[in-house]
Amino acid sequence: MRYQGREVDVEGRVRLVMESALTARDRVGVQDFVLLENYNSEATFIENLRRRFGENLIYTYIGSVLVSVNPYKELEIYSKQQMERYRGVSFYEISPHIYAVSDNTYRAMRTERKDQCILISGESGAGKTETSKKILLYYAVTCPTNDHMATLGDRLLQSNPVLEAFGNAKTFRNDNSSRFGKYMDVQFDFRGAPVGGHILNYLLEKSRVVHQNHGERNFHIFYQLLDGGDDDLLITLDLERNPQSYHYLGNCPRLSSVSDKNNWKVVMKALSVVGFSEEEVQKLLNIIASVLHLGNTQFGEGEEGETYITTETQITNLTKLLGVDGSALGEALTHKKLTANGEEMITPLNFEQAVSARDALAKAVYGRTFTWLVEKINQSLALKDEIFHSGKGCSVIGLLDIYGFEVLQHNSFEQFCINYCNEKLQQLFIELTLRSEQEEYETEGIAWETVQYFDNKIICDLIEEKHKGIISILDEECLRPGETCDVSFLEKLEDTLGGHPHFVTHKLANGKTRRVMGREEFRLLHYAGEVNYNVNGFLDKNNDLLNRNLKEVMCQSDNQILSHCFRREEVIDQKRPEMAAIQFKNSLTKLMEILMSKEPSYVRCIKPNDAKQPGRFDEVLVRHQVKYLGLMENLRVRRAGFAYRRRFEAFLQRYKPLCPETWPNWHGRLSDGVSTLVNHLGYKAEEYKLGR
Ligand code: AD9
Ligand code: MG
Repeated sequence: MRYQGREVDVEGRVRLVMESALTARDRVGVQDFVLLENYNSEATFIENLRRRFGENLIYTYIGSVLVSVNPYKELEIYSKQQMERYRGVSFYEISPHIYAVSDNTYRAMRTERKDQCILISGESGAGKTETSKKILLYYAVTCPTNDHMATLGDRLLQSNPVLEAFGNAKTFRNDNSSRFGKYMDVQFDFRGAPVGGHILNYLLEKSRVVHQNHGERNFHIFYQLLDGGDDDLLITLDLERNPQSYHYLGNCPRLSSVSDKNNWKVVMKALSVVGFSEEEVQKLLNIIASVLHLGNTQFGEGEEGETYITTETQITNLTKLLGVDGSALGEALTHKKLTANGEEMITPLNFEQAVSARDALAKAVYGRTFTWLVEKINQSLALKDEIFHSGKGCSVIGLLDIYGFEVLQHNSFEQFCINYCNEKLQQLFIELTLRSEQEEYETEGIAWETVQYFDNKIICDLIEEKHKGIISILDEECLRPGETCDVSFLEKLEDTLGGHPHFVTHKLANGKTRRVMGREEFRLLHYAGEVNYNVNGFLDKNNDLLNRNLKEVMCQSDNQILSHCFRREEVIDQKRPEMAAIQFKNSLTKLMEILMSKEPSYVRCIKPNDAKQPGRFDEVLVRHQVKYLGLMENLRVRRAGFAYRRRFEAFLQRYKPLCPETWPNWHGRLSDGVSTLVNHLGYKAEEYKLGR
């Protein structure tokens, strides 16, 4: 055995890299960046990543942070035998792997009895969702099972295909892009068996239901149903097989990388494993089909400007599938009910208003059904009462898989929310790995060379600060009486934020115009790069309004899912619900609290090329990610620091048998005892420091 490092793991064992456990191939480059001799050089860092990637070694550590490069091909490193190799083994004894992180987190939870979380970050297509699935699989396969909940592992795993079918879609950046954020708690009993799960979902990109950018698709489930559903089913739902028959399905019906037909089978099976009854599945599919029929509902304009429905068959289909009153639905799609001075008035909608009322209904129906799905899954994963009340206590591992940072040709409200979410996550990373690490050295009075890093708090504040941040301004603009529009929102932003170092519009400080920017755009200089946002639609999307008479129709539906999603109280209650961005901000604040209360582990995912192809390592692209993910700073902090820390007392207790002077008991000052012990072991002065 040869030592490659002298780090010590969480349990205090010296981490050894055993020659026997590593093959020559495993040793391409260094498997922990901490071991790089020239650790200040970005070029060396990237070269190490590239060489390893070339050998299909996609994982590398920075201390305990796992860096993962998307291979864009199936690697034979996820088998059950591989899982066995990683069980109970220390980080450095074996090559880096997501299973090592999974296993270490699990053991830390068991031995330290502290809730854990694994935070997976990286831009769209970098491999976050795949990573989170591998972690879940590891737990489902390797953990002991609880007799009461033998099938829980299956249900945990099968919740993924269901949520992906309804919440993922092909985008420009990723053929299976998550269009919602997901935080999942896996609960373990005192023996370490998974006994429950709970999912929190964040802001689904509902606008995708009615519109997709060129070359993108709607949510997978629509195509799966059309391709995989059998003839009888399609007849019941009055659907045609060709996606191009449906306005909402855009212009990109097929994908070379996935089979909608096979996935349909997978999803149907998963629904049944998770515990959806046949009747519920039927109701769910009725809703999915009715969204397509809504999209095909067309309007005409009469001579007096009145709007009417030209596609009566769609209304007939909708009436049947949604279980609502057809004439009330037709009326609600073309008229609006207002209450003025206590009196109800019905006013006709013009053509554009009718189209947007229809789209708003489709988005509301789909969005609420998605929330219902998550609730249903949560019921199926819920901790059973007898375990909850057993008094033996449960520990939790949380997995965070959100939508990654995204820059598209056309960026709107959705990208704004997604990128804001990524800023928050980066902030948490800085908070927990960079800042707190440095602060600890200060409080302990240990000499330390400060590592400079970019703190993105300034961007988080720009977005979320009360009264002055973009979200507050958007909210005020939505609530302000009188004529407000997207452009007045932009003007307000300019007035309040002009001159902020991370905010740019076409207006220059000297009153001139910046030509390269559109007049309806603002640019944010995010930690991960610049993004231009077009303000068109910001107010509407933030308002997220659905006409009251449409809500009335929906809450009378005899489809139980819909009557659950559209409540009578909502129609009666005139109070304005919170707007989308504020809601999102509040849910992120809560999420940060949840994550801060747990012991975090990090996986930083990197996308090697934009072509989604195996074997291609685009250095410019990778360098950009290494930069904004702050990996060099992460490495410097790690190198400058000491990996293993213990209180004097705990350290003496653990190691006192190694030295005759401290064994069996040390009677002087604790710090003197520690000095005596480490001196006896022959550590050099620069290899350790004593804090306060
Ligand atoms: V987004 O922010 O949701 O748009 P993710 O989640 O980061 O994004 P995802 O996990 O969906 O990316 O990965 C994108 C694609 O890369 C997958 O569909 C796989 O085809 C491919 N991928 C990612 N990780 C692996 C892997 N470990 N092995 C093989 C992978 N293929
Ligand atoms: Mg994803």
